[in-house]
Amino acid sequence: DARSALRDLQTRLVAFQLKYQFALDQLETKINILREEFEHTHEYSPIEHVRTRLKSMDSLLAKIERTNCPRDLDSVGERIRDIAGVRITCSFVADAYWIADMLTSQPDVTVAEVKDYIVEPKPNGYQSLHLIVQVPVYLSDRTELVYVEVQIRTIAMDFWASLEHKIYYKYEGEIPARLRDELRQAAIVADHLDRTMARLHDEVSHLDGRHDVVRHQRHRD
Ligand code: 0O2
Repeated sequence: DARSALRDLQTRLVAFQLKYQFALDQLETKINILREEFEHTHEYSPIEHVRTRLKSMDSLLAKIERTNCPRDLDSVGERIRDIAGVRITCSFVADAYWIADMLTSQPDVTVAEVKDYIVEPKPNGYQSLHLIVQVPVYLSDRTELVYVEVQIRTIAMDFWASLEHKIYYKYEGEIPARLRDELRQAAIVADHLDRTMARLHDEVSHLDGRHDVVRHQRHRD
């Protein structure tokens, strides 16, 4: 009857959301292991902060609508790939690529898409390295491959993106031209800061040598 059909739908929806939570838990553990290992062995970690989020039901429904996605869970799972999101912030631009390499070289992490807005920033100035990865979630009776969006960026890029995001929502996507220009300028300043910090860091690293050696070894592997 109608009530049991609704209960069945609710069970499927909760199971659907849960698998994204499991995928996030798994990636978060992977990232924390990298971070702790680095802190332990090198007294330094390229990973500054990690945040995870599940897309809210409201914004998932809005995206289904906006993208004209077929209304079944299989299509939603295949087409909407940012239901689970991880954001990693790091100090230096090189660290973003380094973290991406370390994560994606793990055998159970499959890369589905890469959008490099660091090499090619968005017209508004947005910079970030986006990966869509798939990780296996081991359930009681099956294994599911689940998409997770990983955003990796520097503290400066993150600072910019957080404010731009707030302004964007405040103006419901119609940011006045003057603010848009100032945001674009601020993105250039953030980029300049990233470059200066990297140069200073490289200069000083030569004095103690240690971090650089670790970094170059990883790149060669
Ligand atoms: P929220 O609230 O952070 O989840 P799609 O996600 O497929 O609709 P697209 O353009 O294919 O869109 O994906 P893309 O470019 O990889 O961007 C997805 C996410 O990146 C966004 O998610 C934002 O988190 C972030 N992002 C992309 N562009 C911008 C930008 O110009 N400014 C800021 N501040 N963030 C950006 P959501 O769902 O839009 O937002």
